[in-house]
Amino acid sequence: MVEKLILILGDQLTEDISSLRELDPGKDVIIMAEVLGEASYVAHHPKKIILIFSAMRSFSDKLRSLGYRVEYSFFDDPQNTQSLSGELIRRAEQFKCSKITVTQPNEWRVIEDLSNVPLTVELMDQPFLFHAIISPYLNIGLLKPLDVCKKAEKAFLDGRAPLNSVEGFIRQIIGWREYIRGIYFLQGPNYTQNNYLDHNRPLPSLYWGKESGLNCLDQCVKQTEDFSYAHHIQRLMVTGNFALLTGVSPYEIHEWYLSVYIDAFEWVEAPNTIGMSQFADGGVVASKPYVSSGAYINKMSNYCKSCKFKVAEKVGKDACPFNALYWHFLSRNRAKFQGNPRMAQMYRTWDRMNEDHKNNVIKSADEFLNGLN
Ligand code: DLZ
Repeated sequence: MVEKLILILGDQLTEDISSLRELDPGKDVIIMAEVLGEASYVAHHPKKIILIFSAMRSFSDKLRSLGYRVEYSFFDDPQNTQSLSGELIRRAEQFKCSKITVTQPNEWRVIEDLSNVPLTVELMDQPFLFHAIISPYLNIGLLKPLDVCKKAEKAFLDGRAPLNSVEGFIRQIIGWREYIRGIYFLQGPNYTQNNYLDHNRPLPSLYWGKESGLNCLDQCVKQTEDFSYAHHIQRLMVTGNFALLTGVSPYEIHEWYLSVYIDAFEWVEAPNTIGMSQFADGGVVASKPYVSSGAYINKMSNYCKSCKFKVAEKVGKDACPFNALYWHFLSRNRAKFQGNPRMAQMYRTWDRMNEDHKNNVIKSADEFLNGLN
């Protein structure tokens, strides 16, 4: 007789997850499932799927070695129903057991799916301190945030890492990451629909690899395609900045980030994209839009040196498009931002430019935008 089924999801691969605390090895069965539904709700990068499936398989082996009974649905099993709810129902029938325990999923979509299953699904608490940005391993549960913070602290105490690095690292994990996680659950399932700036441009094809001629964008996209990874500046100041300046639909750029990055799970990706990067939530996450001209990209990278566009030029065909786009963005959104004290300096700079130059800037940006899609 099986008493209950314990579902472990692909981003819950931690032995001290709350659902396992309730487990009775003699009576309960752990279920895990590789399903098309989860592998295809966005076009995940293949590396992300490989990471999750191989980590799930290793974790199931580990649980078995600890003496637990695990029923694992492989992706190519003909009996696999290819959805989490389908697998719950199938396993419930197989074991004649309608009691399911699962630690609350990290995504509204999955929470909703599971609560619609005609079984008794109990959702247990999530851990208090959640995963961090720095690694996909943290985001699927293979590393624990408190452990890595303690290791970093120890490295400082042993004299192996400087205080400023360790402080930044720990703040990233227990500060920013927890804040982002709180935003996701506080804002609710419709957060990704926000569009404060009314941006509706379809995602330009350069995001899927069509060459744009802008060296920073082309290199960031190529690296993303090759490795499913990009660092903070590449995500925020190159691809995110460009989407915001050119008025790309926040939902479309959100789906892109969610699919291409190996560490992207909606709880962490959506507040970073919709809020931090695209200001689509109107300032819930960020206090000002994260926009910059070419100068900042030049300061933070070496992309501009070998770009065919000239970062020092402001207008015209050879000028770095980020320059005119930056002022175009500020000018077209003036009503929404001019009262923001963090933006006042920018508007004063714009207002001091002579009319001819301003007209040329807007014309340059308009020409670029018209040729974009
Ligand atoms: C992202 C992902 C993928 C690609 N595949 C699976 C899967 O086959 N089985 C599974 O249990 N979870 C998978 N995940 C993670 C889920 O989509 C989802 O992000 C989390 O379960 C939400 O907490």
